[in-house]
Amino acid sequence: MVSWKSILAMRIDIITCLPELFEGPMNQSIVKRAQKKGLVELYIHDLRPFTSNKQKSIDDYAYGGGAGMVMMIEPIDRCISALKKHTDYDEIIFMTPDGEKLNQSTCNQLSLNKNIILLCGHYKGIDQRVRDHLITREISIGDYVLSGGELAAMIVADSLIRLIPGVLNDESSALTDSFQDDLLAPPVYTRPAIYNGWKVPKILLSGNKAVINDWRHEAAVKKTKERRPHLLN
Ligand code: 6GU
Repeated sequence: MVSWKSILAMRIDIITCLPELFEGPMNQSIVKRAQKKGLVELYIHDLRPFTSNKQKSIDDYAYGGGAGMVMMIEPIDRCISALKKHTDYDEIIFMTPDGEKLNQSTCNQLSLNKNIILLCGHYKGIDQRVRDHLITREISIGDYVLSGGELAAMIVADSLIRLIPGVLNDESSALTDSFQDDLLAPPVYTRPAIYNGWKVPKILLSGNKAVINDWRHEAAVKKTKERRPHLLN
């Protein structure tokens, strides 16, 4: 019998030369719970054991000169080939600031995949032949430069994992996220109703679901108009 978990579960393989960076963030809270529940299989692969040279180096000088080392194709190819032996990947994604910019719609689309690889770049760059021949997609998390692709890969992994059905306690809660309906999320409040003289909007205390939903929708539209007007077009 095929279990619903094996249908819903997603496998994410991350290739990095800094595996230790993932230990904290990927072992807490929602991501940890998703792994425990068997809804996501997350594997972090250290690139270094895939080198074949004596120095165990994964980078080398750039052809044509210039500052900065370039990540070599061989260890990356060997690592990806080893993974491909036992898994069919839907996407092999290179994390790079010049990739397509991540947004919620890309996250939703990627979350439908069964198996993906996230390759973290480092140093000044990566041999272009990796990008030309081994990679299926390139993703950036925004127009600024990070020291490496690791933080970006964690952001992608986190954003996908919370979309897997069953990961969040309340099934509707990923659907009410900011951006899911092209609106930012409305403000939320919890007890006490008055703190320091600062009051929770009265409508939220009314118990009238329809009126509360209208208020939330209006607040979401207002916030989106102010902060992300382009989402409303
Ligand atoms: Cl994916 N990598 C790096 N190194 N910097 C970035 C990025 C990725 N996205 C935005 N800046």
